[in-house]
Amino acid sequence: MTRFDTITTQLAAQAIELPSWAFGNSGTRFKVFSTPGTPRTIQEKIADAAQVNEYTGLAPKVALHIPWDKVDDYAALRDYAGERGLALGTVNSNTFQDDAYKFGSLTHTDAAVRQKAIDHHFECIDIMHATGSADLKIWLADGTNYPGQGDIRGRQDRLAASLGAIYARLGDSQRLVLEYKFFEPAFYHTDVPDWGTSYAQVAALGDKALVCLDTGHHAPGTNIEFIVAQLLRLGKLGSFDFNSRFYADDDLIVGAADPFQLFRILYEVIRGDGFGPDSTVAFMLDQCHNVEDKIPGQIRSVLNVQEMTARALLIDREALTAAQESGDVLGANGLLMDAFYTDVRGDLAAWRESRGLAADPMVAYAASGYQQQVAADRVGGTQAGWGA
Ligand code: LRH
Ligand code: MN
Ligand code: MN
Repeated sequence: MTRFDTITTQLAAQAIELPSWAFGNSGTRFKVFSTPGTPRTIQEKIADAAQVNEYTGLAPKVALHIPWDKVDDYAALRDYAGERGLALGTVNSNTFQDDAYKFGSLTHTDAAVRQKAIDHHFECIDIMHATGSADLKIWLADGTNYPGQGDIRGRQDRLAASLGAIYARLGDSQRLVLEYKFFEPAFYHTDVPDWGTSYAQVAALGDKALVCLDTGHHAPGTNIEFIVAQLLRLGKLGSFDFNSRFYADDDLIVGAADPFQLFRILYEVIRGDGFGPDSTVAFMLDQCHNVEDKIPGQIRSVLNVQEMTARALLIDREALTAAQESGDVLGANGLLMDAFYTDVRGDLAAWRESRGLAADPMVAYAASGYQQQVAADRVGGTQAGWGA
C-alpha cells in the first residue's frame, strides 16, 4: 500500500459546487467576449455543468443566482438537474443590480428599500424549498464611497435587523451564509468587509447562520488559512467561494495564481475537520472565464482543488505535531513542504481510471466533441452572461 492509497477514501468523498454563472459570458469593464456554444438558459448551464462532473466525478452540484437563473418551475429545474446526475446547490441572492439599492439594500435608511431586499431573500428561500437547496448565500454590495456619506454604525444595526428577518424565515435544514468582501463596488467602506464583521453578524443570528469565505475577497498578503483555522475553531465556517486572484477580486481559476496558498488553506480545512463526510463546509467555486473556454476552465478548477487536497492529505500530521512540539522549526516546515512538492498527478490519473473515469479529464473532454456540438446547436437566442 502506497501513501497515496491511504488517502483515496477521503478523496472519493470530495464534492465541489459549480457556479451557474461560470458557464455564461463574462468579462472586464472593458469588454465581454462571447464564445460559440455559450448557454442561453439555466438548463443549458446545467447541461454544461454535468459535463464537468462526468469527466471528473467531482462536481455534483450547481449553485444558482437569482434573478439570473430565474425560472417559472424550480421543481422541474431540480428534476432536469437530477436527470443529469446533479443537484441544485446554494442559492445566491442579488441586491446589487437594482436602482433602488444605490445607497444600500439590507442597510438602507429607507425601511421600504430594506423590505424590498428582505422580500427578495424570502423569494430565494421559497426557491430553496423547491430546489432542495440547503444554503442561502448573501453577498452585499452595500457600502459608501466617502467618509461621512453614511452612518457606518447605524448601517450595522439595520443590517442586523434585516438579517434577523431573513434568518427567521429559514427552514429547519436551511442555512444562511454571509459573504464578506473588503472593497468593491463601494470603496470607502463596505458593510460586510471582513470575516470578523460577518462572524459578529451571523453569531448574533444563531446556529444556522455561518460565514462564507471567498478567497478573492481579501487584501493582498492576508493569511487566509489563519481565517479558515479560526472560523473552523469557532464552528462558523459555512462555505467557500474558491477562485484565485493576482490583484483584486479577479475570479480566476482556483489554484492558478497561488497553488501553495490553496494547499495551505486546504490543510487547515482538513486539520479543522472541515473536509470529509461529516463536514458541513460547502466547497463552491465563484469564478468567471473571460478568455478561456468555460467548461474546460471549470474542469481545470476542480482538478486543481483535488490536486491540492491530495497533497494536503499527504502531510504526515503525526510527524508534524512532533516537530512542532519539540521546537523543530525547519523540520516542521520541511514536512509541510515535502507534501506540497509531491506531484500527485500520476497517482490521481491512475486512481481515476480505476474508478471508471478518464485519466485526464481535460483531454477526454476535448476529445468528446461536446464543445463543437454545442457551438453548432446553440444558435439563436441570447447568450447568458454574468449578470444576465
Ligand atoms: C461578489 C461575489 C458574490 C456574488 C458573486 C457573483 O464579488 O463574489 O459571491 O454572488 O460575486
Ligand atoms: Mn463570491
Ligand atoms: Mn467576488
